[in-house]
Amino acid sequence: KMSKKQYIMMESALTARDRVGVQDFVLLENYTSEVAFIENLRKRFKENLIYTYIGSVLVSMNPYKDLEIYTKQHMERYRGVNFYEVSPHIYAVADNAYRSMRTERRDQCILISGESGAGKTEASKKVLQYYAITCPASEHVQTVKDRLLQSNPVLEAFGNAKTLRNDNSSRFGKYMDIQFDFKGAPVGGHIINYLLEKSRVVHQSHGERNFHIFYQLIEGGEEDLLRRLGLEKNPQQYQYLVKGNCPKVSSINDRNDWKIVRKALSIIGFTDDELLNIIASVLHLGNVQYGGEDSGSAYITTETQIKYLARLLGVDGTVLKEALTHKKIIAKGEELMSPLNQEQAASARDALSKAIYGRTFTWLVNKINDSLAFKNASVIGLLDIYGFEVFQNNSFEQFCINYCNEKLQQLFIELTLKSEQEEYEAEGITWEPVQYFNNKIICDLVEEKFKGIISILDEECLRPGDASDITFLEKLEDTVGGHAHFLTHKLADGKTRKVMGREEFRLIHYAGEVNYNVNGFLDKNNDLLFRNLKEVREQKKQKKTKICKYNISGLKSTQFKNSLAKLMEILMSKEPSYVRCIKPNDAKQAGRFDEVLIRHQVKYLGLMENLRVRRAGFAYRRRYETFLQRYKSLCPDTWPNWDGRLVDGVSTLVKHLGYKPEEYKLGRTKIFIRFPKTLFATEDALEVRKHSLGYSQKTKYRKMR
Ligand code: AOV
Ligand code: MG
Repeated sequence: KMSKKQYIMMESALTARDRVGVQDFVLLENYTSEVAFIENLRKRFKENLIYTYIGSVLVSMNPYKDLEIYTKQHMERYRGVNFYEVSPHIYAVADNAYRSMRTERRDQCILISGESGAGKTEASKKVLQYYAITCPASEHVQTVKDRLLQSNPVLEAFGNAKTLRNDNSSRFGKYMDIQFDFKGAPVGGHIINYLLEKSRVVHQSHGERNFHIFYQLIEGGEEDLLRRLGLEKNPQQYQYLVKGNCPKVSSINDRNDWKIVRKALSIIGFTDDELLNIIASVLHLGNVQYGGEDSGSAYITTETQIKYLARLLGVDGTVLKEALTHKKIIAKGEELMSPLNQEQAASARDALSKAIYGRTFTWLVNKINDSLAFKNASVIGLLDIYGFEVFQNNSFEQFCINYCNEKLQQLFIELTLKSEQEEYEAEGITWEPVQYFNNKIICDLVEEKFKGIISILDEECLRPGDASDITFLEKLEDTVGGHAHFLTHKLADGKTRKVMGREEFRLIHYAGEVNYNVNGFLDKNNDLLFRNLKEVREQKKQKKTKICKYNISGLKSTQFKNSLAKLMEILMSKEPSYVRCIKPNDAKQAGRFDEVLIRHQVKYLGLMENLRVRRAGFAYRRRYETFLQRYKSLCPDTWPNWDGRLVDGVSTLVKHLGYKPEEYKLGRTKIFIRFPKTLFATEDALEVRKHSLGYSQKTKYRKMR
C-alpha cells in the first residue's frame, strides 16, 4: 500500500517522463510508430535534451546553441559510470568505448554520421576533449594530449569552409586513431584524411567561401607578415575569394580564429612560415591574369604576382611564366613548348593552385602525424566524414561525398544487425531477424568492378580519342541505364524526362535523390596537370624538400574507392559505437524543429528499423551485476547483499517483483526484458522505495534524464 505522499511522488515522476520523453527509444510503448518516435524527439528537443539512445546507439540533435552540458563536472559525472545509470550523452558513449577498450582489451571505434550540418564534427571534438580531460596523463603525455586537441583547429582551418548547409563544413573526411597505453593514458595518434574538395580553392558557389585559412590569414595576419607575403588586408582583392560573394560570415570571427590557429600550429611544431608562403602563393596565383596575342596565345599581364610567386615558391620567374602559358608536348621524340590560349592558360593556373593546396594539406596531416608519435597500443578510432549533401548543382565532389556516406550506412547496417544477432547467440537466446533496406545495391551501382559508375568513369578517362563528360554519360546509360537507382533524362520509350537536364544523371541514394551534372567529371577524375607544371613542382622540390617529400598524384576515384575499402576494413576490425546526428532545421537556428526534415532523416538513417531490431526480441537488457545493484533493495532476499550466483539473485529478485515468465529471459550474463512497461514498473517501485529510504526527489529526476 502506498501512502498519499508516495503516490504523489510517483505521479510527478510519471509526469516528468511525459514531459521529457523517454531517454531510450526502446522504452517507447508504441515503438513501431514513427509519430511516437518524432514526438519523443520533439519533447526532448524542447527541453534541451538533445541526446537519446536506441539501445547503445546515440541519437544526437543539433541544438544550434551552446548548452551547459559540456563542463568538467559533466565529464566527471560520466566517468566510469554505467551507460544506463546516467542520462544519455556523447560523454557516455566516449566513456563506454574507453572502458570496453580497457577491460576487454579490444580496439574501439566511434562512428559519427548524419547529413551536412547535423553536428558530426562537434561530436567528434567533444569525444576528443573528453579523453584529453578525463584520461590519466603523465607529463610527456600532456604534450600528446595538447597536440591531439590542437590538430583540430589546424585541420579545420585548412579543410573546412562555409557552405550553404554549414558555416563550418568539413570538406575532407577524417579518421583519427587515438592511442592509449596500458595505464589508459593517451600516448599517440594518427590521422587519415580522405579526398579534400580541392576545387573549392579556385571556385566557390554563391554564398559559399574558400577554406577558412585564407580569410584568417588576411583578416588576422600581422602587418609585417602580410607585407612579407605581399598580401593586402582585404579579401575582395583576391579572385579566389570573391567567387561566392561572401567574404564575411556572421558566425565566424576570422581574426580570432587566426590567433587560435597560429597558436595551434606552434604547439604542433610548425615553426617557420613555409606554410603561410604557400597559402599566400595560392592567392597570388589566383590573381595571375592573361592577355591574348593576335595569334591567340596567352601572355601574363600581372608581373607583380609573378614576382611574389617566384619569391614565395622559390622558383625562377621566367620558368614560372612559361609554365603558366605553355604546355610541353613531345612531337617526333622532340620536346616542344606549345603555347596555350587564354582559357587553357587559366585552367592550367587553377590546376596548379589546386595541386599546391591539396599537397599542402596532405603534408600538413603528415606533419601532425609525425608530431603525434604513433605507438602500437590500444586504439579508439574516431570517424568524422563530410555528411550527405544535396545542392542545386551537384558535381563530382558530391558524388564522392555521398558515395562515402553510402558506404558508412552499409557498415552501420552490417554491424548493428551483426552485433545484435551475435548478442542473442552469445546469450543463448533465439530471435527473429528484422527486414532492413539494404543499401548494398547502391554501393554496387557505384563501385562494382567493370560495370559500376566508377569503373565506367575510369575507363572513359583512359580511352584515347573523343572521350568526354557526355560520352561518359552515354556509357552510363548503356551500362546501368536499367538500374532501379539510376535515372537520366532518357525514358525507356525513347521520350525525355523533362525535369532532368541532358547533362545529368540521378542517383537514388539511401538518403535521398541527387542529380549530378557530369560536367567536369572526367577532368576531376583525372586531375591531371600539364606536364610542365609538374616540372615547376619538381624544381621547387629541390629547394623546399620538406613540403615536397610527400608525393601526391592525381587522386582517381578508383583510388578513393580503394581507400574507402581500406577504411571499412579498419572499422570492421574494431568494436563500433554509433552516433547518429540529426539536423533540426535548414536555417541553422536554435529551437526550430522542422518535422518534415527530421522525419526524412529518421527514415534514411534507418532509425525505425534500428529500433525494431533492438526491440525484436527484448526491449531491454542489463548485465546481471548492474541489474542487481540497481534493484536489489526491492527484495528482502537480495537486500542489502546477495551472496550467491548473480543469475540466481536476479531470478529471485524478478520473481519477487512478479515478472511473468514471458516477460523476461535469463541469458548467460544478462537479463533480457521484453516489454518496457515491465522495467517502468520496476523503476517506479524503486522510486517509491528510495523515497521511503529518504532519497530526494531531485536525485531521481536527474537520473531519469
Ligand atoms: P557536421 O560536421 O555534421 O557537418 P558540425 O559538427 O560542423 O556539422 O555542426 C554544424 C554547426 O552546428 C556547428 O558549427 C555548431 O554551430 C552547431 N552544433 C553542432 N553540434 C552542436 C552542439 N552539440 N552544441 C552546440 N552547437 C552545435 V559537414 O562537416 O558540413 O557534414 O560536411
Ligand atoms: Mg563536419
